[in-house]
Amino acid sequence: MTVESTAARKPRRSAGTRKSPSTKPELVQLLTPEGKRVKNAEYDKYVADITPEALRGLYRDMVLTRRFDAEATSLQRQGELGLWASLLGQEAAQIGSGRALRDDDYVFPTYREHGVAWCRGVDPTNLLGMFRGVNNGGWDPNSNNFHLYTIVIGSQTLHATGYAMGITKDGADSAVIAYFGDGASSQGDVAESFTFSAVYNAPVVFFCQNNQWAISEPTEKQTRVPLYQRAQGFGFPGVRVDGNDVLASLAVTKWALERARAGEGPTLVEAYTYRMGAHTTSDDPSKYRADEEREAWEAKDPILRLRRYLEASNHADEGFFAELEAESEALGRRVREAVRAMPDPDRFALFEHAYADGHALVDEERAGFAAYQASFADGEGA
Ligand SMILES: Cc1ncc(C[n+]2csc(CCOP(=O)(O)OP(=O)(O)O)c2C)c(N)n1
Ligand SMILES: [Mg+2]
Repeated sequence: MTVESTAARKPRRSAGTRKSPSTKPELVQLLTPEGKRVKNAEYDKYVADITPEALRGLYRDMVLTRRFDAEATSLQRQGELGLWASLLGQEAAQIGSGRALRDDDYVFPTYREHGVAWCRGVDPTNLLGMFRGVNNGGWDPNSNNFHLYTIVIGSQTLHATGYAMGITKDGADSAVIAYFGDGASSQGDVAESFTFSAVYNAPVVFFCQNNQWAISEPTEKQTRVPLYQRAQGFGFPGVRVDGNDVLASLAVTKWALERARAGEGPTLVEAYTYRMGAHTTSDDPSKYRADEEREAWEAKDPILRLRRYLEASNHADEGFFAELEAESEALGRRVREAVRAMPDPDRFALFEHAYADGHALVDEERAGFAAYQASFADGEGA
């Protein structure tokens, strides 16, 4: 990497949108946006044994994940969910990395890893309870080795590191993967987890989905170097992969997991991708980014590129795509019905679990809330 000498330059008053000073970063890509398979001496072997059936499986995973995500966005617009964080555009990064995992590996997600949840076998309807406000999670993390969604940006990288250090102490050969975003890379927690995992040689893969935005902040505001290069300073390898290429995401994550299992310590994978939708349903990206940017990334759509490859190599026929379309619609219906049928929680559950043995202040607040509820004509509250 070429880094300009900062000492030689005059200080700038506002360097906020200055591009990172580096040569063009290397990007691992196995499928071009046009769906052409390109050779890669280092990573081809990690997908060498992939069958046409497995390729169709990856395509199915991405299509169903996108369908589920679209349904959730609609449900929020219809007032059935309080909020939704869409993964639109990030399907390949999530399905590729998710399918690289073994059942005994452990995943620490953010709040956007719906595709990874799908790969872990978490029922998609379980992801929606928290966004509807009827529960605090919705699944048992240990059933699928998929931790609950984490909203406190970057904190799950520390949980993942601690868990990975525990795996080493147990003498197991499983691995951990921590998902986080480009914005999260600026958090102290992430730097601390890099330090700890490096010096303890913890079997953890840091999977950063650089979707170019942290709400309205572009990646240029997070870093002066390509994010994958950060790893070097902590003493472990970093790789940038085309996050819209499901094959490359699968291959690179397999490589990183193998390193972890072999006792070679952490790896940083930067999946270079794009958040095609809003940050969440509370956000309006038209306020801070240009339509042309989104359009340029639409041309690199992860689902379209695998479809092109499947068609060009005769690995899938019209019947496959038609069946999948029907399966998508059925999934949408199932999700819609499940959300509408979710029972409202007991309002007083709000006061439970704040203290193990109760607390006078909580008792007072509970009584105040009960009085408020009773003040309505039907005694049922608002
Ligand atoms: C510690 C903390 N600070 C701030 C926030 C508010 N917040 C929620 S999402 C977000 C941006 C995260 O961006 P990024 O890490 O790139 O992930 P993305 O949402 O793009 O997937 C922020 C600042 C938070 N949830 N936690
Ligand atoms: Mg981001």
